[in-house]
This record gives sequence, C-alpha cells and structure tokens, in this order.
Amino acid sequence: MAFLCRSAASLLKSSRAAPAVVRAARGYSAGGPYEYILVEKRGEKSDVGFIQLNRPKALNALCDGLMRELGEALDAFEADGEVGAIVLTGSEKAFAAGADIKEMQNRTFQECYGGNFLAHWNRVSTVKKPVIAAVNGFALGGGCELAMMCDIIYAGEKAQFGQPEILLGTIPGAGGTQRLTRAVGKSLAMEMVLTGDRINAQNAKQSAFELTLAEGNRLEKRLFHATFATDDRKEGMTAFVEKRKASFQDN
Ligand code: CO8
Repeated sequence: MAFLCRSAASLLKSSRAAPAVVRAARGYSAGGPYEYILVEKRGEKSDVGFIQLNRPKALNALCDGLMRELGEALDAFEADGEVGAIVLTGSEKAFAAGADIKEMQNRTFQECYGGNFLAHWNRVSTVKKPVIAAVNGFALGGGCELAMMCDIIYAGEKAQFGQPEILLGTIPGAGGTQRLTRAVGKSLAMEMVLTGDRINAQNAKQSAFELTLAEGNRLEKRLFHATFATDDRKEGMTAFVEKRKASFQDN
C-alpha cells in the first residue's frame, strides 16, 4: 500500500464526461442491487470497476450490510475478465468514518470472539486485481484500515486519516496497528493510535515507507475482540451514541 497525495478528483470524475460509459454502467449489476454502495464500470473500455460507499447520513460508517455488499461487488469485479483495476471511494466529506459504532455498541466479548467478528471484512486485501482507494474527508478507524487494505491510496486535500478507537475504549481491529506502522512508521503510528489524532494527506505522504508485513494482524484482531470484555469499551461507544464525553473507569 502506498500513499499518494494528489487530487482524487481524476479518479472520481463524474460519468457525465463519458456518456457511452454511463450506458455501459447502467446495464451492469456487479451482483447488485445494493443498499449501501454504488457500483459501475467506468473508463473508455469499461475496464475500471468503480465502487462508491453510499451511507451519507452515517458518513459511510461500515455496517455489516455495507461490508457484505462490498465483498459481493469485489467478487463480481474479480470474476469479470473485462475489469483490470478497481477504484474504491466515498464522498467529499467521508471516505468512511469507521466501523458502525451503533452496531457494535451492545456486542459482548463472547459474540465477538465466538462469532469471529470482522473475519470477512478484509476482502479488499485479498483481491488479486489492483485496488485503488480514492480518499477525501474522514478515513477514520475501520475507514482508515479499509483504505490501507487497498494497493494504492490517492488522497485528496480534505482527506483526514486517523485511528480514533482509543477514544471509544477499544483498539483498531482490521490492521490499523499493523498496516499503519508500515505506512507511516512506528513513531507516528503509535502517536495516532495512542492519541486518536488525525493526519492529513500531506503528513501521510511525508511519513510513508514500507516494512515487511508480519503476523500481527491476527493478534490485533484478538486484542480488538478482548476490548469488548471491558466496561470502558461499552462506555466509549455508548457515550458516542448518546453524544456525550466518555467517562472511562479503567476497567
Ligand atoms: N458509526 C456510526 N455512526 C457514525 C459513525 C460511526 N463510526 N461516525 C459518524 N456517525 C454518524 C453520527 O452518529 C451521526 O449520525 P446522527 O446524525 O444520526 O447522530 C452522523 O454520522 C454524522 O456524524 P456527526 O454528527 O458526528 O458529524 P461531525 O461532522 O460532527 O463529526 C466525525 C464527524 C468526526 C467523523 C464524528 O462523526 C466521529 O468522531 N465519528 C466516529 C469516528 C470513529 O470513532 N471511528 C472509529 C470507529 S471504531 C472502528 O472503526 C473499529 C474498527 C474495527 C475494524 C473495521 C474493519 C473495517
């Protein structure tokens, strides 16, 4: 994965620029119909699979239904011989503001661990075709992790990357502690994960470098599940939903 700080606009060009492609796109289902994403094929040869996260009221929060649909669309593009690369994007305001906190709020440790919560959420990282994230606005928590699962990130001027899980009493659960370290270096990654502070596209590009990927993702997932055994994780998510400051008790 590499951060490229340049306008995501070229990847987000509206289909108005290519009416012929629009016609091709309208006839394309890619496994749809979908509730949470928009899917079409773009490009002069209809060889770009285009997926736009589309939950504007929730800032594209990654609910289970959205992630299931995303997996289906990726499967369809992977199987489509015409498609050479895939672009994944959100809106001007949000690529994705994280996993859906309202969906996670009342989950228990037993449900997370026993049900292997999030096990299917890494489909993007297993797609064989190149996947490009076109990011603007918030790419937070699972949204940042989703972008980092892609092969290349094109970040717009309004892009903000962050792992704010600590403010909810939990930790990143889909590669944040592992891929972020490799993307921006250990020091900045530690700072982001321990403070919840965000960085913009320019900071991300300046800090970018690659290390070898290790086994850490599995360990991270288990530790993420373990935060669901704490009262503070419940309090952090409940406080967000109730629009108040969290009162953590260190247990
Ligand atoms: N989940 C659910 N709903 C959300 C989320 C979210 N992550 N983010 C925003 N929303 C909702 C808000 O609740 C609000 O809905 P409503 O109007 O019904 O109250 C709506 O989106 C708009 O949000 P705000 O009013 O808060 O908009 P602001 O512009 O004031 O603030 C922020 C935007 C800063 C992005 C703010 O919404 C925020 O802090 N959101 C939470 C960010 C966050 O903590 N993300 C991490 C979530 S935990 C996580 O991602 C764990 C990852 C696990 C692995 C995932 C694998 C892919």
